[in-house]
Amino acid sequence: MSGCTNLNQQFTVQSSKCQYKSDAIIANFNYETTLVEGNVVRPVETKLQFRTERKVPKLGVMLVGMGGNNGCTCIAGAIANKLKVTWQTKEGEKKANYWGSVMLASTVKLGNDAVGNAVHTPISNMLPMVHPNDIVWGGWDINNMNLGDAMKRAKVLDYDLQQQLYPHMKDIVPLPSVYFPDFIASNQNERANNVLTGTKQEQMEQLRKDIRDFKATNNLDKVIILWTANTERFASVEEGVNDRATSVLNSIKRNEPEISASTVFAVASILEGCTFINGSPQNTFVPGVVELARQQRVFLAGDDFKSGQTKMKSVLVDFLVSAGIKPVSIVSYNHLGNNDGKNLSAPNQFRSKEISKSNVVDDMVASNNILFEKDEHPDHVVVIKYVPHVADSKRAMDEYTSEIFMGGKNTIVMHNTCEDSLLATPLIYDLVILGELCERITMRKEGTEPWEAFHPVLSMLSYMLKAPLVPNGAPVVNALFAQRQAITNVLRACLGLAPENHMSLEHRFE
Ligand code: NAI
Ligand code: DG6
Repeated sequence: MSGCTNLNQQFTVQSSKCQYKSDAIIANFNYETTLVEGNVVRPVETKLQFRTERKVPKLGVMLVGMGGNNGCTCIAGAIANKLKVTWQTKEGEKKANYWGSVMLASTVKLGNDAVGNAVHTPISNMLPMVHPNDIVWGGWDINNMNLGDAMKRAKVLDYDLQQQLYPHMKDIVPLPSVYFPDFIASNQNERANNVLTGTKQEQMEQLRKDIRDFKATNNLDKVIILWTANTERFASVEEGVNDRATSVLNSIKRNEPEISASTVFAVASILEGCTFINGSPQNTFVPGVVELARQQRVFLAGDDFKSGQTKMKSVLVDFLVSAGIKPVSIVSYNHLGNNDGKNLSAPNQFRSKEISKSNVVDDMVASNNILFEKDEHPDHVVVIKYVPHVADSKRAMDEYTSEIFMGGKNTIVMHNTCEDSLLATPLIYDLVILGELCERITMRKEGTEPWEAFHPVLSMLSYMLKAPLVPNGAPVVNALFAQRQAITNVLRACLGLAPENHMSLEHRFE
């Protein structure tokens, strides 16, 4: 017996802590934390209320880089699911699914049934959420290829699936985009045949118009913008250029060279009141952009999709360190042959990726001063090579060497082969679903007014991102299961349910 059942249909919480109003779910929640001051430890209880708007909006998502491997695979995947497409492969028939999406294909433990079996429910069942089948997709690309041909160029999806989707994709054409050649690799030049002209200010105004037109034409309640375009080099952060909200706005006005295309998109998005998510590693969110988002109360989330190698790393190192094992060397090689790999073969773009891939174990290392001295870190090396032949099928090889009991050494080696875009695309759905939901959740201390939204730097989305952007002064959490638990426990809190604690005391005493 598995001791586990599933609840797939909608449920209601019957509790004085959870009221279902016509427009919102209001939940009372006792937030219990532990304050440590010197060697004194105090439990702290704060009575909170969460309010979740129940109406799921008609959502549009605009992808920057929609003709790329992730962009077109994302839109193809949503169409295939909406149309319930099946296709033939040499292994037999396959059906469209959303596997790899934590919000669409994973479950959470809701509670126990009367005999003590765990009851799981899809995460998507916890609160009213947008579904990608209902999203209106649009966006920009510096390359004008229609998405049917872009899907063929990407060589990600099976041939029969491409054939079936082509008629639904061929008329989707990206809007012209902002192209500042200095920020991406020069080997991308030949792709840039669909670009806006004019000053940075004029281009930003055009993006704002594109967003407004997309919203009006499709009769949308809201729009989210997500960068899945090429990795840019880091912008240098300079006083008077991008350090403050006003300086970024002025820099765009005066055509300042150090303002990147992704920053122009982020600013346009903020000024249109749209959440902006950065799926690449560069520092789009220079301090001035963060300040602007705070002023305008618009959400930002980033940076860099956390798809395969880094996800494993943020699980494995968490396991090692929490098992009392000391990782001393982590060496990660990848090679890939898609356009992302081509762009990353240039040193400045590689450097952006190297930075975002390198900081992902810091919190776990810092958590254990039995194993690590202050400021001591494992050696950590990241190598990426461009090998055109393997196309989107990325190879990731990792070697983890650890010190174990009594001077022993333990070496773990991993080899992962997978279409990169099939790992990244479900993260796009997750980022959008969760980002949109966060726009409908507000919180307040019981008895106080008004309701408060999440901080504009939306760290709740960290699970899907390699280098999570967090509010100034907040700790960065990279450990994957801690990030996941933050999501599931916030969803529970919105229903007035206690966090899942895995204590299972009902099974541990007679
Ligand atoms: P890709 O190179 O296939 O697609 C990028 C697209 O962006 C291209 O179509 C290109 O023409 C377009 N583009 C470049 N600059 C643009 C601009 N200024 N405006 C609009 N479009 C522009 O790359 P892919 O594989 O789709 O990856 C996209 C991004 O996601 C990359 O930055 C990559 O590093 C990042 N990423 C990808 C992951 C994956 O597993 N596939 C995981 C983590 C991050
Ligand atoms: C080479 O590393 C290409 C990159 O874009 C990665 O595929 C991407 O950043 C995914 O990295 P990870 O570490 O999350 O698998």
